[in-house]
Amino acid sequence: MLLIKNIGLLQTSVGTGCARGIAQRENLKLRNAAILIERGKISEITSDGVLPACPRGIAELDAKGLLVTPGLVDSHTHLVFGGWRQHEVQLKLKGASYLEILRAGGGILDTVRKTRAATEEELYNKSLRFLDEMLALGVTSVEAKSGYGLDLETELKQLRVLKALNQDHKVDIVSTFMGAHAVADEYAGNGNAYIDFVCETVLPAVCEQGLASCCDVFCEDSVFNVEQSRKVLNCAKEHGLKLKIHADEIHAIGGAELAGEVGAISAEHLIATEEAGMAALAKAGTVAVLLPQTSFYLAKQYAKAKRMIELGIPVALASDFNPGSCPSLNLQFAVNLGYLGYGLQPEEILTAVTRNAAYAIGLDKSVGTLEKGKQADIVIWDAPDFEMLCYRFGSNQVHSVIKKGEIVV
Ligand code: IZC
Ligand code: ZN
Repeated sequence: MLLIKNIGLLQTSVGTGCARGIAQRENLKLRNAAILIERGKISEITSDGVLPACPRGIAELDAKGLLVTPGLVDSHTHLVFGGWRQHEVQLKLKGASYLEILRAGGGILDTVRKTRAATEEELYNKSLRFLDEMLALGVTSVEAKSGYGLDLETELKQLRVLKALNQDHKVDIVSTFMGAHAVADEYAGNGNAYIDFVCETVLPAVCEQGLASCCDVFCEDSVFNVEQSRKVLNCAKEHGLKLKIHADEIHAIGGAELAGEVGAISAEHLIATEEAGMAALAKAGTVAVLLPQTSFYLAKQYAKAKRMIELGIPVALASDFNPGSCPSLNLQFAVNLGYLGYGLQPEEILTAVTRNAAYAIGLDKSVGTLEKGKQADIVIWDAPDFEMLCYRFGSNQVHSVIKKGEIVV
């Protein structure tokens, strides 16, 4: 048992499932609150200086009058990869675009070569340190994608690393199979044959071994077209996976519409999405997982987050941590950009990095809000309110982190 007392402000979205429209900015705000935790779950929340009834002598944590929120959920990362791509920045500064670098055999394909060359142990150790860093930054659950193998062996290797990390590390990990991240070198110029290989060989093996609960595809100009992406997603649906799609990151080629058509749980990026794509997402109830750090790092425009909320699309914000377009795993910076780049309200942003993010990765029944019965994943912030988190940037504003009722930071 643990009693967290002297919480200056407890702020959380309330409910399971996602919040959309004006509900995205409805946050419960309790002053002078306390949380009682039993067996890793929240058993009671009180406010106005009232303390929960609990046995004397149980462990207590003094929140010192600070802000308390649910642990953050990072719903889009490419956590496991070999090497880095620091040399690409010079290319970009000289004018090369993300897709030009990829078409020249660099970008994702560069990381694929390095990930194939890395041992399982090297990938495990590297990713373990990332998870430590994330936890210290207030992130208690993470989604992570494969997609740097593009062959059977390495896709499985990445996913096995994620499975081991999920068992060994405090942070909970949801694994996504993303074999359709780029066309493997072996299939250069023959995207359709590569998609057949993904559908007929890799995806069935991943599912047989129970290594992923979601499937994602990079639907983008000169990567996979709508037809190829549809094929992968329909195949994944038959295998019972939740569907995700990298849509409209650079060009709006119909990825958002496809997300609606196949009933994807989330569509991610959506930087270039226009009204028709947004209408499809709103109709299907697909979560828009927006990645503002990528807009920042690619020096692109910001997704139309306010318009999406206005249309009733549930919005989540995630880091997109990867070695190319976003070499940062700091979800706190996504919060800053959600405020300044998207112009969202602090309450909308909190929902976006907790409840809606949890829903986008299928964890909403257990995490993403502070409520009786939910897992005790909690952050105490070195801040009086969430507006402060949106406003200050560059420093880690975490005071402490509680994961499944245990003080871990
Ligand atoms: O490694 O470039 N957009 N995939 C799609 C990425 C970015 C990750 C990468
Ligand atoms: Zn991504």
